[in-house]
Amino acid sequence: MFSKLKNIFKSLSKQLSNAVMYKIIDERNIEEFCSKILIDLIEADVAYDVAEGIVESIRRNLVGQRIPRGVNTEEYMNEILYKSLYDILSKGLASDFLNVVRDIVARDGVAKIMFMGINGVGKTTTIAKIAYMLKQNGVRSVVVAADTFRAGAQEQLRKHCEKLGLPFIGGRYGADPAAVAFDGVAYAQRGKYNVVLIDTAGRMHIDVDLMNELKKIVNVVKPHMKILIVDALTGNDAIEQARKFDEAIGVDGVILTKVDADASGGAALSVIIGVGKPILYLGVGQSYDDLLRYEPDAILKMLLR
Ligand SMILES: Nc1nc2c(ncn2[C@@H]2O[C@H](COP(=O)(O)OP(=O)(O)O)[C@@H](O)[C@H]2O)c(=O)[nH]1
Ligand SMILES: [Mg+2]
Repeated sequence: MFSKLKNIFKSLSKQLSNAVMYKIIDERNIEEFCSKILIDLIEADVAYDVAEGIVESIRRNLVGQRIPRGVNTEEYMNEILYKSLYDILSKGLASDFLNVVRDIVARDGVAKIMFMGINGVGKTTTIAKIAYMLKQNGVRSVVVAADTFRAGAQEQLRKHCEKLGLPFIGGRYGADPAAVAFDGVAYAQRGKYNVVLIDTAGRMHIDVDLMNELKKIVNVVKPHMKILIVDALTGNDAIEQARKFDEAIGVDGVILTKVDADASGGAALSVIIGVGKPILYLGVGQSYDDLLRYEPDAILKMLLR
């Protein structure tokens, strides 16, 4: 993961350290490197605004730096890059999901969590991963397929639930998704389950019908958390989806899927930085345990090692 970006940052810290051996880093050095890294990042599919933000942060951290004698300059530069990126990546840091869920359960009995996103981003797969993670941590969940539009959607989720040994609540084709979600919540309350995970319908595009359907589920079920799933490979589109879902429904947190499939890492990094919402997890594969908690340090280890 992030292989191309890793090479860019590695060569940057090498070049910087060669240039600044035994002297102060001057304006000219900085300008030269900043314009080069901007181009490198854009060539690695990093969105323009995001690349500019990264360069700006590096510039801020470089200005006036004096490398102490006897210090390994490459390591020193690597630390400056680390700090520059950490400043940016830490903006996406979310509270620990599991703790948040446990707090809600302690207060309200059942935590209601709704997942949204357009078709194919990985909603159903991610819900199965979350259900698995909760089960591993002793939290009992009910899974609801409030997508009554596609028969396949119900089947897919039912199979995951069978594998995971979790109760599945579905609805007949064409049934009201809000009613199905409501049934799921009632089932959880009766059966003393801790969490209800609600899968919703996707569309190819964001349209009024989808938003109205989601609004109705929100009004009926009153979820504690509305989580948006976006596909890392779609870069700027994912950022745009987050903006639209947030305006229409409200987004409490984001899960970024298919980070493993982004060869350069630029699109994934762009979404992480540009999405403007807390990032709960990264999807890094198709198995149940391919779900990474979002931690800037872990990303930085991948980027700067
Ligand atoms: N490589 C990879 N594939 C994923 C990931 N998450 C989901 N997928 C795949 O993306 C496709 C669509 O997933 P699905 O859960 O059906 O999407 P939905 O339409 O949003 O419910 C499936 O083939 C999943 O296996 C991920 O993190 N990495
Ligand atoms: Mg689905």
